[in-house]
Amino acid sequence: MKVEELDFVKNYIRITQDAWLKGWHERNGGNFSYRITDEEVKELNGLINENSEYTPIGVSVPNLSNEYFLVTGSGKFLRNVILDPEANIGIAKIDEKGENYKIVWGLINEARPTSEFPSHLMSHSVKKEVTGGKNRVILHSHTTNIIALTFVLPLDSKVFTRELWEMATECPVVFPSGVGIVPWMVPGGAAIAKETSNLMKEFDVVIWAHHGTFVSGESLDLAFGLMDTAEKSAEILVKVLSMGGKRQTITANNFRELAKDFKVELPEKFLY
Ligand code: 2HA
Ligand code: ZN
Repeated sequence: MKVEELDFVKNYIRITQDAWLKGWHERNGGNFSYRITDEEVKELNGLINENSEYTPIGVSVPNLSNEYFLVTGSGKFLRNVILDPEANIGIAKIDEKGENYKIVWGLINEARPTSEFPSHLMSHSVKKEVTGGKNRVILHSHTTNIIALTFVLPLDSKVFTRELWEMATECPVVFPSGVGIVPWMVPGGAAIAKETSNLMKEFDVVIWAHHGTFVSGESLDLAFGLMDTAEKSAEILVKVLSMGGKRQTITANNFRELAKDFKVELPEKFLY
């Protein structure tokens, strides 16, 4: 058995390929991470090398100590993951303190985890805490239509949430807590990681203005589905705006009726 043949790795590769085919991952754009379950870590027994050196993460995530993550490589093209997994993705283990990581599989030839590893790990840390360990996935994609909207709509969570909800009836059911917005920031460091993870306390979708989208989910399928749903909604909005704007829409009261029937809680702050 090879690591590439384990179900969770095959699933990660499939999702990566699907995201590439969506057009969200030009060149080395975007990066994914998956917090491996204890059962899956057992399957890695004998297939990984624990003797590598630790490297500082750059942020502190104590509640992720000793966890294993499957993660995209820095500078790696998501398009190439399916062609050569060992060169383009890897498994990183976090140390006792939650301050360093080491590569135990993949990312061969001195490759490193994504430059957004601090944002991924701080978001994982928050999500592990607020979901009682349920959420295991963080995806970052360069979602074309969401990015386009960040040049046109006010960079305000209330506006983005409401506009995206209105573009497809299922949206408020798929992301009932809404979407958070990070204003333009330099990517790749601790500052944007902190800002993103703060918003992850409330939201499963966090938009980086003029850059892309971060989502969190319980599984790779659910996180991918969330990215796809939000981005499709943004695509509809771009089309609607291009046709001169809305002539009719779903109203605040329509959303309240939907919430009742679908048993979701929609915060009133979005139903202005
Ligand atoms: O991996 O997407 O945000 C390249 C990026 C940085
Ligand atoms: Zn990016």
